Amino acid sequence: MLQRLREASGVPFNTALANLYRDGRDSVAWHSDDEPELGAHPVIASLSLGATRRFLMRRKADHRHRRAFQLSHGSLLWMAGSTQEHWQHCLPKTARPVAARINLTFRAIGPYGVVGSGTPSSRLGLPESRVIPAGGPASAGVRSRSR
Ligand SMILES: O=C(O)CCC(=O)C(=O)O
Ligand SMILES: [Mn+2]
Repeated sequence: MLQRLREASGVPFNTALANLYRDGRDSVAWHSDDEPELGAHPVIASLSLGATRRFLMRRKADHRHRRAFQLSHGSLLWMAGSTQEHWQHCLPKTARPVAARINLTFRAIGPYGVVGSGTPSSRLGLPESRVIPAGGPASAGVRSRSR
């Protein structure tokens, strides 16, 4: 999986973090993936497995400015460029009965250049971030990135 992602994206992902959400009571609070070891413009590829959950993003400068995504089984959420600098994200609790969900976030830890700084445009209206459905990048119009 890591190897396929590296080849398809050109990003030298070298780490995967796993989260298990047992049901709707498990959640992740607002945060940015902006740890120093991820570098200035981290690229994060987040694979969802299992139950569909709602994923929210909000602008740091204006918390009313929000985006919501349904992360379904097999989808890949791509966050790059200045996403972590300007946005926070969370996975809220839900009262709906939901089955378990596993999330794997692939990250590139260490210096690897400016591969993350992409063109600030997206048909989702969220610069440099998008959800790639289980069908693959072709259906979402995602370009692979190169240095
Ligand atoms: O489960 C998710 O989709 C988000 C997880 C997340 O934000 C993280 O691990 O940093
Ligand atoms: Mn995160």
